[in-house]
Amino acid sequence: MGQSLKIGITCYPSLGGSGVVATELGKLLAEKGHQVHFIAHSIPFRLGGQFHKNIFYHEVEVSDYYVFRYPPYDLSLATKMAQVANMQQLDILHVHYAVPHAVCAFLAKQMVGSNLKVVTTLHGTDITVLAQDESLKDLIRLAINESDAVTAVSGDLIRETREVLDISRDIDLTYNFVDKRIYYPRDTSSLRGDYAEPDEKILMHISNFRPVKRVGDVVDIFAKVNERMPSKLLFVGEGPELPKVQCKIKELGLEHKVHFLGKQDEIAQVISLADVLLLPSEKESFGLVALEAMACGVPTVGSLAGGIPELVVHGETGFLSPIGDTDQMADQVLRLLTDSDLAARFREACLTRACREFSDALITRKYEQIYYRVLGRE
Ligand code: GMT
Repeated sequence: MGQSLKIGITCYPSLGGSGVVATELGKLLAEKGHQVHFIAHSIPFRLGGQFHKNIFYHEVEVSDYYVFRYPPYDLSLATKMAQVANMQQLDILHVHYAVPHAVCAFLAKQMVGSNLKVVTTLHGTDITVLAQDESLKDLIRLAINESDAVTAVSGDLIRETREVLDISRDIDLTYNFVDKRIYYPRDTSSLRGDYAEPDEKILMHISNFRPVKRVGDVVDIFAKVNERMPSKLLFVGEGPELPKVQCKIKELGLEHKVHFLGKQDEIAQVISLADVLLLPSEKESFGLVALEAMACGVPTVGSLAGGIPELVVHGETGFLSPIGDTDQMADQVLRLLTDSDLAARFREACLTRACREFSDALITRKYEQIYYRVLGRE
């Protein structure tokens, strides 16, 4: 063990937690001396346009040959994976998200040969949404069964994968992680006044505003809290439900109480402004944003969906309620906002838990162990 590897990583480079986790993992592996080759249609945004030793980027170019009504990105990706694997003598192809990445990796392996090992990481909607689609189910099952190792970001996602796809193969549990050099409580004293009055608390929601995030519940919780405690709501991110949310806020006459910050890069800085993070999702295989908040000392009040209870310990690092129970969630937020001893205890518990259970070092080591295992180099 300890030998440096050549690892290809494919992810969605521009959106979502899966791309963030894949890119941060790649950066950490490169720091540990592995050679990391990102294969994607654009540079993963978390690489931040900086030079990173041991990191290479291979762009997938899609053929626009005139007979194609739809340019076949999947085939171009599979071909690129095979080319990079051959040219760079990759040991591992680590793909994040089953569709199409695990399927493309399967094709690439057919071209390259069995020396190339494929590790697939499932992140959530690839199983909880796409694998429910009968037209995709068999394809996803094939890609998962043919991977040399499969990992999932929560125990709940492992259970659901087995159930939805009716498979029994081993799936490694590898929780998501945060880089402690980036995610720690930031000093927000000079910023806070831009968003809230001194007597106001700050509630925050960060997401891609898709229907599964139940952003309407965020507004309901905030409206109930704000009736009893002066507060502000900060929304970070953008997505399809945003216009509806804006209408709802207007209807409730809460415009002057809500700030929309749009997409933000410096999440640790932004999150540190919050007293509570709200995550009332319908589906959430892990909830990376709750971990980012935890590492910054901010507790989460959210739903009991998916993998959230594996991350947020109810009554210690946050509070969890049945999906849609906004009355209970509002009461829980108020408990935290009105009891400063409780808030301080939760903050400490958040920092300890993030560091102990979800550290970058721990999870990176886990992925390395999986790589060495599939290569037979344990
Ligand atoms: O939450 C999203 O809609 C984005 C999605 C993605 O593919 O990036 O997030 C999924 O993967 C994240 C990283 O593993 C998890 O933290 C999210 O919980 C998961 N989203 C869902 O399960 C809805």
